[in-house]
Parts: sequence; structure tokens; C-alpha cells
Amino acid sequence: MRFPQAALLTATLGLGLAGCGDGTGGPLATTFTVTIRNVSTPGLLATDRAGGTVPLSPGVWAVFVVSNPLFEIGLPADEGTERIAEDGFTETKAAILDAAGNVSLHGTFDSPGGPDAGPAIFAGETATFTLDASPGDRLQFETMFVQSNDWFYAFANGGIDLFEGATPISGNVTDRLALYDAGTEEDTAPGTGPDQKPAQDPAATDVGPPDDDATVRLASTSGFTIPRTDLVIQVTITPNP
Ligand SMILES: [Ca+2]
Ligand SMILES: [Ca+2]
Repeated sequence: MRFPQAALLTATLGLGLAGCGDGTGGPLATTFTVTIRNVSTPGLLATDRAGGTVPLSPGVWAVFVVSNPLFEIGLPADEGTERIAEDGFTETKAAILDAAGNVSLHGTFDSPGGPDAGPAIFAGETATFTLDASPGDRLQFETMFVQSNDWFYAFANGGIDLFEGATPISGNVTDRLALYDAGTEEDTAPGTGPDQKPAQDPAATDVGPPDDDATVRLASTSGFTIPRTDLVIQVTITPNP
């Protein structure tokens, strides 16, 4: 009998990519694939930086129950969210999530390669991660809107329910996203000013004056012109068969 080596390899890789942590398990556990695509195009922003596209930073994700473990609107961001929202660095947030009580799984996502030969998700690039979840589990994530001082995309309303009743959700969930201001650095218009990441040393952190409102809120409250979310980022969630 011929052994299906290709199928075995696929199965092994699938197990290896199934996320970190202790998992949610259970008879109703479902494996989901989450895809984050940068759909921004040249000239979307009125700036020469990155050709006017909107790079997205490497991000963090977490599966949890009840309350969003990543940030809370109206309260100061923690240092982990600050590092992502200002500079696109995930390590601090990952360490905070390691100690979070209501997080069953968490991880990071990125897109190796591309124009920076690094982990940022540039126009046309995609980042993918997989997770196991059970009914009652919610998902939240953060990724920096790189042409800003401290803005990041996440799900609105504290996260997204991964199940409707016992049925796994499926499809394009971009309309569930919101762009938030972390409240950690004063804003200039997208693509402008000396303190946004594309104008800084790539390794620098926490460069720029403090925000005059030190709480997390919708970026739209800044009054600046912001491109429509679905012209920058597309998120799909697919339950694996
Ligand atoms: Ca700000
Ligand atoms: Ca900055």
C-alpha cells in the first residue's frame, strides 16, 4: 500500500500551527483560520511615505471569555498596547497575555518578507493564524495602523463571538472592525509629522509627545481624514472542515 506522505505532512503542519497555550478543547472545539490582508493601495493617504499605502504592523490575538483582555475604551492603554500602537512591537503585549486569567489562547501574527524584508504586513501581504475555540469563546486582536502615532485596528465591541449558539462563524468580518487611538501619543494627520513610525528609526520605541487624552477611544474622534477601514484591511474567519 502506498503511504500518503503529502497528506501526513499536511496533517503534521496543521497540528504544529494550531496555536499555543492549553487550548479550549472540549467536544465542540473548532479550529478556525483567521486571515488578515492588507488591501491598501498607493495614494490612499496623501503622503509619499510607503507610497501612500497603510502598512499594518505585526499583531497579537487572544481567545477569551467575557471581557476583552487587550484594552478597554475610556481607560488608559497598557504598555503592551502602547508598544503595538506606536511602534508595532508585540513582545510586551504577549508577555502580559501570558499572565492574563481569562485568556485561553493567544499568539502573534506577521508577514515575513515584503518590501521591508520583515514582519510588517505591507500592501498586498497577508498574515494568517489558526486557533481552537469552543462556543462562548471570543476573539480580539490588535495591529497598528502604521501611518499614525498610536492607532490600531481591533474588533469593535470588545471582540467577536466565534460562535452563534453552537455554530462557528464564517466569512468576511471586516465590518466588525474599528480603528482606535491608544491615547499614548499626540496625533498628527495620517502619513505626516516627525513622530510616526515610517519617519523614525525602525528600532526606536516611544518617540513622540504624550497624548492630550490618555484613554483609548475611536480614532475618528481625532477629526483627521481617515481612509475607510475596508480600503485598508480585510479580515476573514474560516472554520476548518
Ligand atoms: Ca493618539
Ligand atoms: Ca511615535
